[in-house]
Amino acid sequence: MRLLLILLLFGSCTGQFNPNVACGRTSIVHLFEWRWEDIAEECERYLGPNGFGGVQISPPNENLIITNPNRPWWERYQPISYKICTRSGDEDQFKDMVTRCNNVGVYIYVDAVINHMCGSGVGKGSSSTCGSSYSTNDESFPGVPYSNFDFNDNKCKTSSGDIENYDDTDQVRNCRLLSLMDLALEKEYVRGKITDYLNKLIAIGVAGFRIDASKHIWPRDLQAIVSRLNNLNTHWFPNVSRPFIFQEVIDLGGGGISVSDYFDIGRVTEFKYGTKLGKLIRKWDGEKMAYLKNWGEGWGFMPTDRALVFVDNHDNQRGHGGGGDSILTFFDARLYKMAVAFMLAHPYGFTRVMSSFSWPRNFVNGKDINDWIGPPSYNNGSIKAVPINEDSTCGDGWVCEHRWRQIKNMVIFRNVADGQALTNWWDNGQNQIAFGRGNTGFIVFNNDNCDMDITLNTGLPAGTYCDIISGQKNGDSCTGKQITVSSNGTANFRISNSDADPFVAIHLNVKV
Ligand code: QV4
Ligand code: CA
Repeated sequence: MRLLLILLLFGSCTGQFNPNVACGRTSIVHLFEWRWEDIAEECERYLGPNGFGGVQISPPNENLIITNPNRPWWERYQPISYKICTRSGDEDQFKDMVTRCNNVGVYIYVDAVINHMCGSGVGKGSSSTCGSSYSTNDESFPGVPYSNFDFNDNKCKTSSGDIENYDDTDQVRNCRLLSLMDLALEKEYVRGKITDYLNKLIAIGVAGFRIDASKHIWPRDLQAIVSRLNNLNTHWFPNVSRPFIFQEVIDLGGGGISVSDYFDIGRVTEFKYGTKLGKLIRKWDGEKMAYLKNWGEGWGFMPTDRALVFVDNHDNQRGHGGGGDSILTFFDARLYKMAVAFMLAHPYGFTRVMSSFSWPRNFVNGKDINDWIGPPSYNNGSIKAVPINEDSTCGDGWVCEHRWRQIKNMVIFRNVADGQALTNWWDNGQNQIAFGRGNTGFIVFNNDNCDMDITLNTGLPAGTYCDIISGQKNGDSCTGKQITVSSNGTANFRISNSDADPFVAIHLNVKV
């Protein structure tokens, strides 16, 4: 009985931190603005076979249609109702996606926008993705329904009604973020509408939620909502599995709100990760890769079992949200691949890979005036399908970083190394570093402006391995470099600073 109680307690407090990925899978990918049909295909043809654990999807609930500017990606962060009905697809398409992805062991994580509805200056109309009406004049959203009782106006003490000072916790949580209509999440009624929405998604079979703008939600309100969520659908998940919760809180140090305010509820986004890693790999501010030796908590990051980590996200890849100029993206492909490979090789945190659409950046006085541009789409506003080229890359403006050989192969590296400690660290005091993961994998970086020719202890069993960065294993041969590990575990690595990618990685599954 006592044991059962302990088990129950344990289960109830560890549940929402567990990403629920299928055994042997360790990363998710954000398929930003993809259509549900395309995600279903991608699960079956690519993500399942290549060991991806899941997909973070764009918000599936009805949103405001914005035409000035013309259909920006950020219209999806202005909810009108909780009907599953967006440019990505309708409810049937959503269900089909969840079923097909789950059936191949790739789970769906929903971006839940629950802090607010649309912008407060929008007015009255029904220009929304499912045609539901709204009026910000009398604060009414009949598609939910919400009325003027359900917003925070009375609690917010600023004269504009917007957040004016980020150091004032009350403002940050009670006032309007970016002027978006702020929901009163302490109200039973509002909590009920949100839990109904999330529980409906759980019944369909999703595995968890990204909680958008968590910093702007009182932790006790979020805790109340999370505790009312149902267990996951047992058609795909073990009995009493809790939905995975990861909360978007931008905490780069300083400010009144800390990521630790949210540790009891679920995991939290670690925004320091991408900012610092970008600086290191760009070698800004005198930073060097040798400093990565104590990466993780040693850098003042949150505990690894609370961290959701990423190199860039849909906001900071285009200058929104937090992170700053150091953030690496697909625009800096060579450095970006190093950053993502480092993240996937290193044991810290639960990893999310970004998969973007491209847009024509246009910096005017340091700001990209095209930061609003939405996904590849037709003149009528519908989002374009993601076409797959013969070489397995994507067309029509979809970048598909997750399909870049180096990134896809490192997702597999992480699966192979799962549970293994960081071992055999080596660095030259500058920007050449190497480390292993137990005796399962080894990675070497040369981010210095000179060539590297060195013999290192890899910890791997003797044999010939295919480098998964310059190529990969193809039957019994390698399409790129070969690395020979001798009987004492050492191997010679030659990496020129002019190599297409100045790093090498090998693991147990690419031995020939
Ligand atoms: C503008 C002015 C306001 C003015 C208002 C008048 O900026 O000062 O009062 O008009 O109506 C868009 C526009 C923004 C506009 C706002 C309201 O960019 O200019 O306000 O709409 O109409 C995304 C975009 C935002 C966008 C929002 C809603 O990034 O630009 O706002 O969607 O469409 C903080 C938070 C963090 C947040 C981050 C961006 O702590 O939580 O800012 N990140 C998440 C998401 C992000 C999303 C939101 C939160 C909001 O990752 O994508 O914002 O859901 O750091
Ligand atoms: Ca709020």
